[in-house]
This record gives sequence, structure tokens and C-alpha cells, in this order.
Amino acid sequence: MDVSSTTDTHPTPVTTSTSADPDTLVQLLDPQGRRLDHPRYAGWAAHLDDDAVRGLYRDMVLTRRFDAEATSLQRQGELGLWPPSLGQEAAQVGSGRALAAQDFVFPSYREHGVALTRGLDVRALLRVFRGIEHGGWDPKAHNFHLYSFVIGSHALHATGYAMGVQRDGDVGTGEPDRDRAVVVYVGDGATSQGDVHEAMVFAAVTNAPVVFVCQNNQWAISVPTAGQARVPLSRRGDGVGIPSVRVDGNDVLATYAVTAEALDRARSGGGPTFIEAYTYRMGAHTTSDDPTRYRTREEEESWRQRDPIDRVRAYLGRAGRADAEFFAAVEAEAEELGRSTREYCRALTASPATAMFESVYAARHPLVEEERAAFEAYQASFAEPTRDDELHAPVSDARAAVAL
Ligand SMILES: Cc1ncc(C[n+]2csc(CCOP(=O)(O)OP(=O)(O)O)c2C)c(N)n1
Repeated sequence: MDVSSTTDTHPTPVTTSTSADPDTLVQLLDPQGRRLDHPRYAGWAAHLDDDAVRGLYRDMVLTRRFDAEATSLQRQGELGLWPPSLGQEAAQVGSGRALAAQDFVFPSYREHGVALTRGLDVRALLRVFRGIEHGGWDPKAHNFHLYSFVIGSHALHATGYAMGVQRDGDVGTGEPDRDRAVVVYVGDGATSQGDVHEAMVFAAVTNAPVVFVCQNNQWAISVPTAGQARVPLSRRGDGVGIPSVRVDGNDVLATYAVTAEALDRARSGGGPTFIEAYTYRMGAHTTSDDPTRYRTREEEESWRQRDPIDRVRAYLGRAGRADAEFFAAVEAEAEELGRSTREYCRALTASPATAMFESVYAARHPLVEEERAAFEAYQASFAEPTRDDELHAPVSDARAAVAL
């Protein structure tokens, strides 16, 4: 990476005129499943034919089925914790499918649908929630970083990574397989974190190729969006000069279109975008949460009417864009994913605790080796005495005395 070019990257200041109207939701598919026109974004989804929309539907159904299985696995004690993605499938699948293979994703901790679109075996997501690994997958294999549990921290990582992409010269070359963008997923609550604000300031002033996808699912655990902002979150970008757009996050076509446009701008050197995907977390925040303590049934019901999967099903069912055989096949595939997820989870065994020392640096490092040795010695201090140890232990050894 050529860091010497840092000072050459000051962009021409942007004005908010590059933003879509930040208060209006972009929509291309209404809750009844009717396709809508949009002067700016319809063109970005125009190539999505029936086959492509069937693919988006499949991704969303698989995501929901996987998520339901993981939720029940947690309830049955097989996972320590699970953050359900129920209701956010369109925001995730739409934005995820807009990415090119060479783009890089920094997810938060509930981007299960995005993981699926990246071709990751989603079952691997369970490894960290079962507490057997710190990560669970190789971020480089699918350009999908490990989950971040520290709210907003990864927005800084994403912007830094995007600045690296820029300095590597992989922006604005016009070569479709070379130019790349970075996407970071944050929640509505995360927008209140300093890390996210700092990341956005850096992204704006360096014109970094990063797209901020904020899934506004209305709640940051029990704190509503009104506790995070007095204006639509999409206006967060305006203050730092990042074009911003507010999209119906339960509309997979609209989410696809606005993300595709933002990625195209980022890859071609046009800099960052902030996307507010307006959606709803239909489940609990995590399996440790009880949303009945802070939200109403009426609110939940009103969002159930806007279910992201139902509207695509309505669209496909109308005019025979998909037949009963298609829906049955997707259902069967989802059931099989649920079954194999359970099987996979229950067969997981922990890696040695020392495995965490393997991925600190690319090459071995003396300090890390020292820490590994200390950790191994510490762990060995808990070893159960073997029968042989007990037989040869001195009589004064309290442990041996208890064992005998
Ligand atoms: C830096 C930091 N502060 C607090 C927490 C505890 N915490 C976990 S999730 C959460 C709320 C996040 O809400 P939001 O950003 O809207 O994301 P969502 O879970 O709704 O997708 C908080 C405060 C944390 N993980 N990290």
C-alpha cells in the first residue's frame, strides 16, 4: 500500500445535492407486492428479471429458516446466545446481492442474510455463538469479515480498509473486476457511537470507497430510534458531506438498487454513501432479551403487515412469475438447511484454546509465543490428576488426600 499518496486524496467537497431526498423512503415494491417506478433508482433494479427475483426470494427464505433454527438451538441450550435477523431479510439480502465478489464486508453481529449472499456456509456463524471459537470463518475466503460485537467499532475498520483500497489504486480505474468498495453494516443505535461518527468523518474527507448500511430496525435493545436521533438517521451523512439515502428496508428490490448505486459510486471514485434501511427487528434483540417489556403488540402487528418475504411472494405469485413447484422447492431447501444446521451445531467441538494465538500476526511473533507458553502453563495448572499422579503423590498433597 502506498501511504505517501495520503495527502493527494483530498476530495472536492460534496454538497447535499448528491443526496436523494433524505426523508423519503425509496420503494420499488410495495407491501402488496406491486412493482413501483422511481425516477432515480428504478434503473438500478431494472435488470432484475423474474429469475433474479426468485433468487432473492430464495435467499430470504433460507435466511429466515436458518435464523429460526439457530434461535431454537439457543433455546435448547446448544448456543450461548443468538441475535435473530427475523424481519431484516430484505435489507440484508438486497444489499448483499448488490455487492461484487471483490467488495469487502464488515458486518455487525446479525448479518446472517448478508453472509448467505457472500456464499459463506452460514452454519459456520454458529461457531462463535456456541463459544468454541473467537471468529468462526476465514474473512478472506468470502471477503466477509468476522462479526463485530463492540458496537460501531468496525465502522472504523471499514473506513480504514477502504482508505487502503484507495491507496492500492483499486478505485476509479474503470476495470470492472478491479475497482472495489467496502460495506459496513451498523444499527440505528450504533449511529450514536463516536466510532461511527469518526469513521464517517474520515470517509468523507478522504473520499474513501465505503458504503455505510444502517439497518434502522427501530430499537437499540430497548431504546427506540427516537432515543438516538431527532431527525431521520439518513441525515447523519449530510453533516459530514456524505450523500445519504433512506430506503424501505423491507423492500428487497429498493435495497438492492440503492446499494448498487452507492457501490458503483464508491468503486468509481465518487466516495462514501450513507444508507438508512428502514426496517424492523421482528424478533428479540437477542435471545437474552424480552421485547414485551418495552414494545407493543400493535407495533409488532403493524410491521408484520410489511413482512419483507410476503411482498416478494405476492409479486412472484401474481401473473405466474413463480409456480407452486418453485415455492415448494424453496421450502424443501429451507427445511434441509434447518435440519443440517442442527446436525452441524450439535457435532461442533471446541478448538484448542491456544488456537487464538495462531491468528494474531501473519507470522510467529516472540511476544505472542511467550504469551502462548504462559497460557499453556496456566491451563496445565487445572489438569485433573491422573491415577498415576495420585498413586505417586506425596501424602501431604491435599489434592491427593481428597482424591483418596
Ligand atoms: C461499545 C458497545 N457499547 C454497548 C454495547 C452493548 N450493546 C449490545 S447491542 C446494543 C444495541 C445495539 O443497537 P443497534 O446498533 O441499533 O443494533 P441492533 O442490535 O438493533 O441491530 C448495545 C448497546 C456493545 N456491544 N458495545
